Amino acid sequence: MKIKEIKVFVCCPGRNFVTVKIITDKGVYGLGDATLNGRELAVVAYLEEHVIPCLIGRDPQEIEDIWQYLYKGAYWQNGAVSMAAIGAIDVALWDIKGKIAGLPVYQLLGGRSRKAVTVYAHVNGETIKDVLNNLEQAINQGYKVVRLQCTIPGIAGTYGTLGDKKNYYELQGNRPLPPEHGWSTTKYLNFIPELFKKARERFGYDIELCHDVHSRLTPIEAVQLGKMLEPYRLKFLEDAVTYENTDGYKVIRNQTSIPLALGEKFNTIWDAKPLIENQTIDFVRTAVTHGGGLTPLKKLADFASLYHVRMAPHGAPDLSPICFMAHMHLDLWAPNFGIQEFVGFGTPELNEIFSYNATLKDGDIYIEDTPGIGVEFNEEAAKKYPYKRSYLPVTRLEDGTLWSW
Ligand code: CS2
Ligand code: MG
Repeated sequence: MKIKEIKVFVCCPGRNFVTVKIITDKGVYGLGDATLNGRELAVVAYLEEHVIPCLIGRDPQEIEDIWQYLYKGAYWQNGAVSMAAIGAIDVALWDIKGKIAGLPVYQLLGGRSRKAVTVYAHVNGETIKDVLNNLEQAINQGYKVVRLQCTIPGIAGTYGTLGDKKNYYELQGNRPLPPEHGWSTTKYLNFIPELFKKARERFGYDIELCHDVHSRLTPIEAVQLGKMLEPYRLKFLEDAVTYENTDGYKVIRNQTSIPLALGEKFNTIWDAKPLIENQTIDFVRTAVTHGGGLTPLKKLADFASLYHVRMAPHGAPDLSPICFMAHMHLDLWAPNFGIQEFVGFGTPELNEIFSYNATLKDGDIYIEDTPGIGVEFNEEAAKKYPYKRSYLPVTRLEDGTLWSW
């Protein structure tokens, strides 16, 4: 069997998605997600100009060699753009191998380690009262783990909140230039502990809670936050400081017992290695799309398991259903699976383009034993939603200092 053609699709059903389709000379095809929010077309160019010409005519079953060839062979290893491209190719090849074998990909990874994938839901709001009412709904829907984010009084566009938008697609889909959001660490540290105090007072400790700092703090500020949140026993505190500052996580670890999650911006196992070896990470948040595919994520999971570090793959709305389903297979297999981020099954427009079988029950997701990854892509429907340039926001302190990490 040979790779005959590789197509790249960009569509924008509310927000942009980049999809790779590898077609073999036997008609078997595989799908991969190459979406890199705000830099989508750079990945398309990397694929079309540099990766695809190297793969036509190759045996799609040589997944490991093709991964090594694209990663090491590029000479310029790593980087968000190249790893999103390689990630999509890799997942599409696992999709093909599963279809050839007539097996769902988790069987190829080593089989099930659990019957379903436990997910954490997003709950946010403009006030603590809002958030707690939304949390009640999530608990009634059966979620066992929930991420809480709330608009900080005086900080417009606080990360993780919707403001006046009805959903993430409306929020993220229409940003012709990067919106500029404000930030005040003082206002944030004065407010967030109160949110979790109120949540525990009203709902107790059976519901597991987590929070995403989105890399907005310095190490000592993260220590202050961690100490104030310790009584509320979070499942994890995410991206307390930027992932690049691995020593910063030692500062947090040495002074607080709060579990730490990070890694959505990791591109390779090398980004995770020092944090795992230093035991300064408890949950690895890397997604197959941004981490280079299932091939490296499997290695990362195996390495992390030596240190009792668990996997908690990124599942934000800017990762396509192909990435979501690839995670279902990784999560069903990984002996050190922790929790999967889940933001819902998307909009009617999204589901017109991407179709897959997954059901949510009591905070767990079940998938069917479809050969491969288990996603179909409707090329005709995708044509109805052309690409629209859109950016992630940048953050500035009140004195104008650029503060995004
Ligand atoms: C976030 C993401 O879900 C998360 O944990 O950090 O929403 C992140 O902001 C986006 O994926 C960035 O594109
Ligand atoms: Mg995050």
